[in-house]
Amino acid sequence: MLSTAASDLCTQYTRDGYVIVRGLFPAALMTELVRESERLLARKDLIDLRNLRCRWQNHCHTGECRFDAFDPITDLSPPVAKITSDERLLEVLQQVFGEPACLFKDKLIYKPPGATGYGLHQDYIAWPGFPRSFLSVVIPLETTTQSNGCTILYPGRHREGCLSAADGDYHELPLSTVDDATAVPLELDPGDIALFSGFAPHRSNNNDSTQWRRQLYLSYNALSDGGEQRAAHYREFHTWLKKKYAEYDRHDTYFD
Ligand SMILES: O=C(O)CCC(=O)C(=O)O
Repeated sequence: MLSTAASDLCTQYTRDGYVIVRGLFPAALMTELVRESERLLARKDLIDLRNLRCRWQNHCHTGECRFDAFDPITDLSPPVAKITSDERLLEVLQQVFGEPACLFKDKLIYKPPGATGYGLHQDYIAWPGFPRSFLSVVIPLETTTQSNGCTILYPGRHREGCLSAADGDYHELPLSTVDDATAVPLELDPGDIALFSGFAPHRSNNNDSTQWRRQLYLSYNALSDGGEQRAAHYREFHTWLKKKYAEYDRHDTYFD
């Protein structure tokens, strides 16, 4: 059930670059996703520095490089694949886009205790054809707070488009780009979701708690903005990642 009127969702999203919808998913579904995240973490056959599916983040104090995320995730997990086309979620996306949504990218970030936060950035990457309608849906598997490293957004700044060089590379933005007094931490409970634009600058703190901070990040584009392009995106992403690894003399990467 949407607690915010549909037209308000679109207005808020257009104005602020994000919306929060509370209590969208029932507790039983969230419990199933937590169990699923634990099952996937036991897939030691997949968690490998050479596997392009895995993302890594250093421990904020020891510097140890640790597993952080699966990207993609839906091809490993029927329950996660199912939630990407959950009717309640598609309805929110329809209200925000004013048209149907297509899944573009899907990841599960574990953010274990001690994980370093993410620097300020935008998710939009200036690759030819990258959809400007790109948005991400955050689905927390536990309560997210500033102390466990929730995502932090800066409302309204998405309207300025790309805030870094539009050269197809990932760029961290200087913190001076944003006014921290305007920061909105996405403090969510399981069952809540937040959607934010690919142009919304965001960052997160270290996970200073003793618990995981697991979140699904499901990204979509509007149907009229390139249609279904998930498979093409991952082909392009893997080519780009392989090139990046090669710059660090890593030529043994694969995708599994
Ligand atoms: O999970 C986080 O702390 C932030 C992740 C993020 O910003 C991203 O994946 O783009």
